[in-house]
Amino acid sequence: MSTVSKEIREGIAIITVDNPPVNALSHSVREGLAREMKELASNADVSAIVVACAGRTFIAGADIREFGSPPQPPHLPDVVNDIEAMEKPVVAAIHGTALGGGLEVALSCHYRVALASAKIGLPEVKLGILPGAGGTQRLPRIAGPANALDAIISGRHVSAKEAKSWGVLDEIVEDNLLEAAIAFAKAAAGNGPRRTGEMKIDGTKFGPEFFAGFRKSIARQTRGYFAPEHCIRCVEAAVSLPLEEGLKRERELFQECMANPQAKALQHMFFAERQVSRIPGIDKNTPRRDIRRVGIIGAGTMGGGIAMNFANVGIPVTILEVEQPALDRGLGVVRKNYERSAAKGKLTSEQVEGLMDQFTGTLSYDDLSDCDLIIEAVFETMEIKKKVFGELDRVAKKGAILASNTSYLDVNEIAACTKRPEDVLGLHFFSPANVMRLLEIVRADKTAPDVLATCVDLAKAIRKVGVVAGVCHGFIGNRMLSPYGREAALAVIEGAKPEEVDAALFTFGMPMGPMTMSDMAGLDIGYLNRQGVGRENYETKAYDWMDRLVESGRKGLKVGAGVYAYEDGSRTPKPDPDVQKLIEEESVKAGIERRAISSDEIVERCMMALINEGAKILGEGKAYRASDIDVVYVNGYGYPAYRGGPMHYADSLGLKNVYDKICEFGEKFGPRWWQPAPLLKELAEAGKSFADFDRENAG
Ligand code: T1G
Repeated sequence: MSTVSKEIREGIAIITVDNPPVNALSHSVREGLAREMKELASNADVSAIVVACAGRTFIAGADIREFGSPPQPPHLPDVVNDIEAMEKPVVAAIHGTALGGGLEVALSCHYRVALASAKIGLPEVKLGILPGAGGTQRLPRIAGPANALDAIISGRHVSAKEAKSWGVLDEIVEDNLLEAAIAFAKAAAGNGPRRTGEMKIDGTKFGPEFFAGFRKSIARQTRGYFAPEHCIRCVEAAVSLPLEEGLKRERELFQECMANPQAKALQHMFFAERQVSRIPGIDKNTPRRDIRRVGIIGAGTMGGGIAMNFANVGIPVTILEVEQPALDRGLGVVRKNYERSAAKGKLTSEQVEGLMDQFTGTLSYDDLSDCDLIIEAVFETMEIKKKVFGELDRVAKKGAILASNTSYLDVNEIAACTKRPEDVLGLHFFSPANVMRLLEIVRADKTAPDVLATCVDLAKAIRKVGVVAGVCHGFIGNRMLSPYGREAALAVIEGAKPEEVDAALFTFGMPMGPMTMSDMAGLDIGYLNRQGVGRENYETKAYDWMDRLVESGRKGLKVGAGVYAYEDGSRTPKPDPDVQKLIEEESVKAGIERRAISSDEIVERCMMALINEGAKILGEGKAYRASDIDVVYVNGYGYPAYRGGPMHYADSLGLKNVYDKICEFGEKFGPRWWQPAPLLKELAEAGKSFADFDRENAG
C-alpha cells in the first residue's frame, strides 16, 4: 500500500500522506510526493492542490531511522523545491505537529491552513543537525530572521496562533481542516502560487551586530553544542544570499553537522528516550490501575515538587504533614512556584487558583484512604520509611500503589514491612521535582506487573522520562555518582585544586563540577552517609579532607562555606586558601606526595569510574539497557546530551580502549576500586559495544 495517495475533487487534487506513526518522510513518502507533483503539474483537470496527512499528525520530519544509511533519491531538498516550483497553488493542511522536514514541505507549499491545536517547529538542532531542506532559508523569508532563529535554535514547538502571527499560517480553523484547505485552494486557484523562496528579507535590520547579539544571548544554553553555530550561519546566508546560493550553503553546513559525532549521540538520545518504556514482561495487554487521586507524604521541597507534577496534569493531590506549620509552609512554597510562573506569563492568576484547588492538605493518614497512589517523601532513614509504610499499610485502600521517593534505600526492605509488597515500588524524583524530567522507577522483587506498567505510563502522563531500575544502593544514577565523586575527591587529595577538578569536568560538558555540586547538595549529607556505612566501606583518602571541612562547620553553600567560599550570600564559588591549606595538610597525613594532575586524567578517571559502574549495573540486570543509563545521566545529572550519555560515550571511545584504561588504572591506583565490570570485559574481548548489548538483549 503506497504511503502517498491522491484524490481529485472538483478540480482540487488532495494528496494524502499515510505513513504511521508520525508520517515521517521515509523514502516511499518522498517518492510518492515527487510522483504526484510531477503528474499534477501537467494534469489539466486540476487547478490547485492540497497536501494533507492521515493519522495523528502532519509530517513530523525526515525519517530519523534512515539517517544511518546512505540517502536514497529523490532527496528531500529536491522534492521540496519541486513543490515550490509548481505553477498551481499548493496548500498544506496541517494538524498535530509539522516538524523539521514536515514544516519544510509545508513552507514549500504556497499557502498553509492549520487546526488551532496544531504546532510547527524545526527541532533538528536537538538531533545535532539543522533544517536541511530549505527551512533555514524559507522560514527567515516568511517569519523574519529573529523568529526563525528562535524556532531553529530552541527547536521548540510553536503554537498555531503564534505561527499565524509570524505569517507562516494563512488560516486557522477549529475543525474540518480538509474542507477548509480545499476551500482555500479553490480561492487560491485564481491567484496562482505565492513562493516563500521569492519573499525578500529586509537585511538592514539583521546585520553583523544583530547576529553577534544573538550569538551572545544563546552562548550559555548551547555551550559545547556543534550545530547551533551552523544554524546561525545558515540564517545569515538567508539574509545575505539569493535563495539558490543560500540553499547550497545550507546543504554544506547540514553535511558538516551530520558528519559530527554529536549528531549520532543526539539521535541516540532521541531513540533512547523512546525505548525506556519498553519493559520485559510488560506490554499493552498488561492491566493498568486507575490513578484518579494521589497522596503525598511530606510537604517539604521534594514532596511539594512531586505533588505539582500531578496537579499540573489535573490529578488532585492530598498532601500530608505532621504539623500544621509545616503543611502551611509546604503549600506556601507550591503557591510561590505557581505565582513565579504566573509572573513570567506562563500561567494566569485564575490558573494558579485552579491548580491550588487541586491540593488538599491534611495532618491525618486516614485522609489518604481514597488515594490510588501514595508517594512517601520523608527524611531518608530506613527507620522513618518503615514507620510511614506501616501506617500506609493500615490506611491505604485495597489496590492502592505505595511508592517511596527514597534516593538510595532498599525498596525490598521497605516493601517487606507491609502486607502488600506487590503494591510497593520506588518512584525516585530528582530535585527540583516539578522541573527535572527524570524519574527512576524502582522495581522491587515483588512489585506486581500492573503496578509497574501503571507507573511507567504515569511517568509519561506527568511529562517525565521514567527509567526502570532494579533495587541496589542508589539504583542507577546515585550508584554511578559514587565512584565518579570518589575519583574527583581523590584527585584533590593527590594534587589537583578543587577548582581544577571542577573546570576539567565543566569543560567536558558537565553543567557544574563535582565540588560545586557537593557544596550545593550539602557536604554534611555525604558526611552522615559515610558515618552510616563505616570507614571500611569507602575510600577514606578521598573523603577525610571533606569530613574535616564539615567538622569545621563548612557544610556547603547553605552556610556560605564548603569546599569553596560564598561571600555575602552569593552562590558564586570562590577558591579559599584555608581550604587549600587543609587539603595539603590532609595529603601529608595520608602519606600522599602531591603531584600535578592534568584535566585529561581527571576527566578520564571520573568517566571511566562512571562507565565501569554503569557496566556493573547493566551486567547485574539493574538496568534493562545501556541506553536507559544514558537517559538517566542526561536527564538527571546534566551529562552532556551531545555526548549521548556515559555508555554511548564509552562506545565512541571503543570498549576495548575503555577496558584497557580501567586495567591501567587498576595497576596504577590499585585493584580495590578499579576492577573492570565483567560485562565490560566480555564485550571488549568480543569486540562489541554497549549498543550491541542493547540490540542483542532487546527481547
Ligand atoms: N523519524 C522516525 N521515527 C519517528 C520520528 C521521525 N522523525 N518521529 C517520531 N518517530 C517515532 C518514534 O521513534 C516512536 O516510535 C513513534 O514515532 C512515536 O513517537 C531535512 C533531516 C512527533 C512530537 O525531530 O518530536 O526533518 O518508539 O513516542 O510523544 O530538515 O516523536 O513507537 O517505535 O515521540 O507523541 C525532525 C521527532 C527530523 C521530530 C510525537 N523531526 N519526533 O511525539 O510520540 S530531522 C523531529 C518528535 C529532519 C530535515 C531534517 C515526536 C513527535 P516507537 P513519540 P509523541
